[in-house]
Amino acid sequence: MTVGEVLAVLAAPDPGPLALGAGLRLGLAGAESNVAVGVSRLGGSATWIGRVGEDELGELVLRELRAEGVTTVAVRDPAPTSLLLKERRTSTHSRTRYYRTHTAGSRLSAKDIPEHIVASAAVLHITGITPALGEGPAQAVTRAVDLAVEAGATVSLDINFRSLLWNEADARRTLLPLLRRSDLVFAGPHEARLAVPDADEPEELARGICDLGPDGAVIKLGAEGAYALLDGQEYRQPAVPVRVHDTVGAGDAFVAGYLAELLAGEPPERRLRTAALLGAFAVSTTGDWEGLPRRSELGLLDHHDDI
Ligand code: CKP
Ligand code: MG
Repeated sequence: MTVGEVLAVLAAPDPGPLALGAGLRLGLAGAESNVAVGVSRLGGSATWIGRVGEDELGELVLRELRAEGVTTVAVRDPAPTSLLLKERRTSTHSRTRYYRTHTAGSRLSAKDIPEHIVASAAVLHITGITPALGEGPAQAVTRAVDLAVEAGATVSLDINFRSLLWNEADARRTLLPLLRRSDLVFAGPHEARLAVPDADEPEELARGICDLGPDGAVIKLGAEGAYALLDGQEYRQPAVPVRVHDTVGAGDAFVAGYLAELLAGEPPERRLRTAALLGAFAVSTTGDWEGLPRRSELGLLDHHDDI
């Protein structure tokens, strides 16, 4: 189960500056919904809660999520659905621009979080993006965490710091209370330093996060793989080597792989291996989530000779 903002995305299929014009592909983006799709494709049950506009883009994002097997609990709002413009500046480097102020997703509020739905979830996954959208979305996330903690669900947090939405000081102030109440935290090294400013190495960062409350911290290291400290036990997961096309969505894919295996009752080694595989699928295909695998496809990258 996850709470957040789903956006419509206009993405350039070919590399080059958008300012020169391009034929754009219309699709769906959003960190929380990316995770929900990834979990659903691996056979897990996934629910997304949020607000979308009463517009065509709102229709599109909900249809797409439902087509991916994600249960949607959506409030429709007269404000527009958010939009993300994705430029492929070079063949390996994407740039994003948000159009997400005064939008439906930014008007999410605590009363949009249905108690019985959150209380029935095994895992609540949240990210640092939703609280960055404003007071209402931040309260909605806090409400979801309250309900999940009360129900004994696992609370998973991906720090997902977005400098386009807020600054580090605001992020730290808002996210630390959520982090302290989470069971499992995912972060890149820079994101982890928001919580543990004096630490540097992945081991220290994960230890520092666990000292704040969570039982588990997974430091995502991109091409270097991941380092995890789970219930006091260390794990090192190498990345699955692939040719990189587009890194956007890789973090969400990693989280989806991990959570799908957690939901399936698999041990940490398997969770981290599937997480790395999903990260590899995400970076080796275009689109934030489109290239994610079904369970039967995991074997396609589960060897090392297809770089
Ligand atoms: O951290 P990731 O690259 O995995 O996240 C990508 C997503 O939600 C992307 O889909 C975009 O819409 C966003 O993060 C965002 O709001 O930045
Ligand atoms: Mg991320």
